Amino acid sequence: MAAVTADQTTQGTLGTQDVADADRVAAFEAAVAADERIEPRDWMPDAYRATLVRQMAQHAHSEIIGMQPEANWITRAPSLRRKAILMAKVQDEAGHGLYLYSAAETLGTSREELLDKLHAGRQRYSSIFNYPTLTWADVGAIGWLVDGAAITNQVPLCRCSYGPYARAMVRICKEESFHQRQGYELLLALSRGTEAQHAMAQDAVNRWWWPSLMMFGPPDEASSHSEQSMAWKIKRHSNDELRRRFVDICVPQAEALGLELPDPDIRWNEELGRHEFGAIDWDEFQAVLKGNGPCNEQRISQRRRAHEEGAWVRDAAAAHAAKHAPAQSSTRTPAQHSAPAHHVEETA
Ligand code: BYC
Repeated sequence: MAAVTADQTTQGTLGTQDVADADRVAAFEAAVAADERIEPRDWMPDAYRATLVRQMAQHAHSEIIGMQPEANWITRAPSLRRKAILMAKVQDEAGHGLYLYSAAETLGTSREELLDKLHAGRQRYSSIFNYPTLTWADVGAIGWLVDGAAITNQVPLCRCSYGPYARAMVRICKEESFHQRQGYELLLALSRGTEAQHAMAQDAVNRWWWPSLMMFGPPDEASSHSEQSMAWKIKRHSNDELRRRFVDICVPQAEALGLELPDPDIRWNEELGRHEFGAIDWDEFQAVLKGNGPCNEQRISQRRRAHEEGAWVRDAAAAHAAKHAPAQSSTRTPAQHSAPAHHVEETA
């Protein structure tokens, strides 16, 4: 952000509007420095707003696209108990999408606009969801590793400087903890089961480990947004810092599971007080981001289809809301005006 200096204001080189802007910038920066929350009606720099919309939209899209790989196994869950757990989890992901789209609406973007951008390939969703779920053990590996990585990344977001995002993350993180535990428990059952079940669990971990590490984003030196996002306290830690934290958490858990992490270079470094690990294939990450992962096309075409097939539900909900809406007062925000039309989200 281009700061307006005190010198400029005292030397009279700025007009009244510029002085008002300088005051607003100063108030914003002071609030961020004091760890106060920025709320929707507060003034904020355009770039701060744009960064939040970008990250929150990407996050929301990841939640609803993330329903697809796991929903793939609902009909084939091996027991009623496993099916009930998986259905609840997939439904939770839809709910997370709703919290996040609603939080993004407080920044002046509608859910339709964000979904249109997703469907047109103009906004991203997490790289992780472009990998296939080949066996039942993948449901366990996603819970343990993907939700585990998500928690590691998202707990610090509960302290994000933007109030609505931070508050949405509190509830999401509670639900993600349940997701992570069900995945761990599922993998433990397989690992302690027959030889074939153990092998299936190991194979799933082998396939999901490296993509899970990529979820944290590019290495710090290649992360274009981290420095500014950390200065604004949207992000509290760098991508590499969180990735290292995740590896430290997973190593003893893998041991307890009786499964191996597919990285011969993992070792404890006494001096650094953390684990070292092998090189990540960043070419693969870039290929997935460019749309060339194993499932990119399938994921986005399924999402577009679900959106089209859900049009009648949105229309019906909007008609119902209009019929029962009280006379609208002029003090409501544009986001509140459009809210009833979006209360129903289609499935993935
Ligand atoms: N995948 O400057 P950087 C879940 C992009 S859902 C795709 O480091 P930033 C779950 C990045 O957007 C989990 N793209 O970016 C759901 C940027 O591109 P643009 C989702 C990625 O934003 C269902 C460029 O690379 N979690 O848990 O500072 C079932 C440079 O990156 C990825 C969130 O969204 C990636 N992995 O940091 C189960 C958490 N990484 O926009 C589980 C919120 C980076 O310049 N988001 N890119 O074209 C964040 O914390 C941050 O956005 C990130 C990236 C750490 C992901």
